[in-house]
Amino acid sequence: EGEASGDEGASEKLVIGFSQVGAESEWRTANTESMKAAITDAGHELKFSDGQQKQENQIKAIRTFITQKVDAIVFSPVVETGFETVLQEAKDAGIPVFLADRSVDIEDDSLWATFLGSDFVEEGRKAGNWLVEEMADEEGPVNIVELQGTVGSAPANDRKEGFEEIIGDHDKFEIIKSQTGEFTRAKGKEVMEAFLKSDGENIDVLYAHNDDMAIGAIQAIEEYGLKPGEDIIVIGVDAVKGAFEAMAAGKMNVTIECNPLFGPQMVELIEKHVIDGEELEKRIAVEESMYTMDQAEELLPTRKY
Ligand code: GYE
Repeated sequence: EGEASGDEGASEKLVIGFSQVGAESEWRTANTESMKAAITDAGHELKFSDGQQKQENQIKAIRTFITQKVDAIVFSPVVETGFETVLQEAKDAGIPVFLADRSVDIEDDSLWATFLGSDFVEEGRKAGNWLVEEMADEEGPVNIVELQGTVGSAPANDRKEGFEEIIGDHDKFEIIKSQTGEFTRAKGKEVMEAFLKSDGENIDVLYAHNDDMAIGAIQAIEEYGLKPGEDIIVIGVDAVKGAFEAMAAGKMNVTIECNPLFGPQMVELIEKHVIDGEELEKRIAVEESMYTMDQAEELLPTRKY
């Protein structure tokens, strides 16, 4: 009996393949670290693949994981469409897929065991509601420029949708420019420079789909000779440390939290499903909040990502 339970212990070591989006932002780095630590701390083996924000890299990685007969695949899809075939291949091979952070736009939800991630539409609504309140006494027009995330990604699509849903109820708001900054600082800066060149003093608000793009844009605003946080209201998403630093310096106004530290929660779900054979809910949400400039200095030392 003692031996049998020893065997049981040994069989609980899983091989887990993780197809990550890339390394485009502070959020992503924190998420990768959280997942890697949680998997290896639990005694499982990790096979990691960085997709470099390219769909074809991710499809290749998943096919490799299938060939290697891993016990589970964790998958953060860079875009929402085009993964149906490869997910079907994983299902046919009997390997459960755990969608992490981003979901897919596929009808057949038997292609994944669960999706653990944030509600990006709700994050967009929070950004919109904050702005409506902040501008309550303004007559308008309020001119907004938008830095979108990676084209076709769930957080770009959903953060746009949620924000537009809220500001759409008020005539004074207008999105005068909207373009992708690919969720990176460098691209966020570059696109903001172009916005400033064409619309300069007319821009009242920047809504960036993540903090990294907002931080890049803040640099562009300063170089243009305007004060970010004052002349142009700056809204970001993620609540990474860099955003708290920018807020503490008075250069950024608000960030909507998107928590990347769900590694331990994900490992628990994988073990429940793969080892204990439990069915999981198809959608599990990560809890999050929102933080403003006046809270930044106090909260900065407590931030874990
Ligand atoms: O907001 C952004 C990252 O999918 C929630 O991807 C994630 C987003 C995050 O590049 O910074």
